[in-house]
Amino acid sequence: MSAATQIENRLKQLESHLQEENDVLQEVVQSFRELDKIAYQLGILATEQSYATRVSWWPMISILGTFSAGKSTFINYHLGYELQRTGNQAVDDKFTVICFSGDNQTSILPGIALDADPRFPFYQISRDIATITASSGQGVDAYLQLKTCASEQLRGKILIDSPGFDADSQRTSTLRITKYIIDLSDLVLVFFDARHPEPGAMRDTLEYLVANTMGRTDSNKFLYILNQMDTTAREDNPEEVVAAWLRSLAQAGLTAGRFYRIYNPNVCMPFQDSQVKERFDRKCQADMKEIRERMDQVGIERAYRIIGVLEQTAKNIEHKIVPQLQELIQRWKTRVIRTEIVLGITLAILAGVGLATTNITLNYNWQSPLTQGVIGLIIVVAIWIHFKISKMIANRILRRLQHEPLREEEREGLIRAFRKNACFWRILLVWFINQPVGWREKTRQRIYHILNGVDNHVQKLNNRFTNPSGKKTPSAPASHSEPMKSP
Ligand SMILES: Nc1nc2c(ncn2[C@@H]2O[C@H](COP(=O)(O)OP(=O)(O)OP(=O)(O)O)[C@@H](O)[C@H]2O)c(=O)[nH]1
Ligand SMILES: [Mg+2]
Repeated sequence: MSAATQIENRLKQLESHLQEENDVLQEVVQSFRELDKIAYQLGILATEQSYATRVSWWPMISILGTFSAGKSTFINYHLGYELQRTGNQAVDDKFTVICFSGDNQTSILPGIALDADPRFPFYQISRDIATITASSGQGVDAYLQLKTCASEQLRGKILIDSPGFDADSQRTSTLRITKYIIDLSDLVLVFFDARHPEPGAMRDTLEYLVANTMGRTDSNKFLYILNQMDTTAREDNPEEVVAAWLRSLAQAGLTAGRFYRIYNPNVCMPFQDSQVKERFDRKCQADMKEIRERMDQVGIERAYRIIGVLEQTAKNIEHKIVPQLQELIQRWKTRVIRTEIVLGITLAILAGVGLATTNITLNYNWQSPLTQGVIGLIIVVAIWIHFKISKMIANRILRRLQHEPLREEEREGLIRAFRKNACFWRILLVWFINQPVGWREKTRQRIYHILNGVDNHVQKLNNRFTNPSGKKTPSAPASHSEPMKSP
């Protein structure tokens, strides 16, 4: 399969998934395709590339934490599906990536499915896994699996359930993948177990999850959750459990951030005192609401962010890349002209001096084949010299580009586009070229058209996310009072 077909297939997959999930973003893919075409003509993108694959289409929410803290139970509850196995021993040994599928049938696919699918942030993760787990030599399937589920909660986002942190048995590779996932995630829910709030049980979790979040620029994406709060209701002083937890977090260096206390109403222990129950319920519901809002928000933010990337990319082409390219072409042209004029004058002077000193008189006879042959030869040699000079100057400009302070993608695009401009015909006519290949008034209009479309997309998203009619929306929170559905 050719590279161009591969990218076309990827975009089709992306569109078909978005068709089920968010049709506004499906239109955004169309706009990315339009931009791709412009970039192919300019040479900024190679045909096996697409701006659409440089965007991460689904926001990721990862659920991490100590083992048996109730991560999987929380996910099942949030989705309204009994999707993940739960239990009091360490249940999960893999990271499960959970994504939306309109199909009511839940499917479980091996990690390699994620690796090969550009719609997910794990596209080609096997390379990274091979690097980060170099010592263990296990493939992506040992660490990742993919599950699909029809829960409305999954529209526009991906959830990740993770194996719990178990003090000593944790494999280094799992820890490294955790770090990788944290970096990719838009929101990280860190679960702790109210049955074991003491530092010993949390040591590893704190070390890897909390202490490492210190000083991160994205530290507000972490939510710290003390789960199974119902189990503290029978304690003489339940507040002490929370205090001990907060102390442990503070000892790990975490004093600011969002801290929540919840329990799962489906599996909680019965409360003996109705007043205590009411107090616990109230706190739990308020915290659950906030957590769910943050989770919903992630999907909304990402949709706008993708449109932002589209707009930025379009503007970038018109206002940054094309002017840079014009500048490079201008520099190239000026240097070629200057060098050739200097060379021409030097040769003319040398020829004049030569003729004057040797007293040779030139006898022109334009009709003579000899004169014509000589002139023909001079033209061929002149063109050959012109090619040599143009190529040499173009190469010098390309070499300089390697050292310019540019982002790698930008540099690569500029180099490719400039090479496209230094083709045979353009070299031949370099004295007369002004615009880069593929840049015309029509192109400018196409970009203008894409930018107009951006406002349209934003408008549609606004309608979608502020839709008061209660119709099916990507961010509509599920009713948690409904009984759990089985897939
Ligand atoms: N009382 C009570 N039990 C809970 C709560 N949440 C989960 N559990 C129970 O705790 C046990 C562990 O829950 P899981 O959801 O499997 O925990 P996990 O964090 O996914 O565990 P691993 O995947 O093994 O790391 C299960 O028996 C759940 O029923 C809660 O809020 N209160
Ligand atoms: Mg689990």
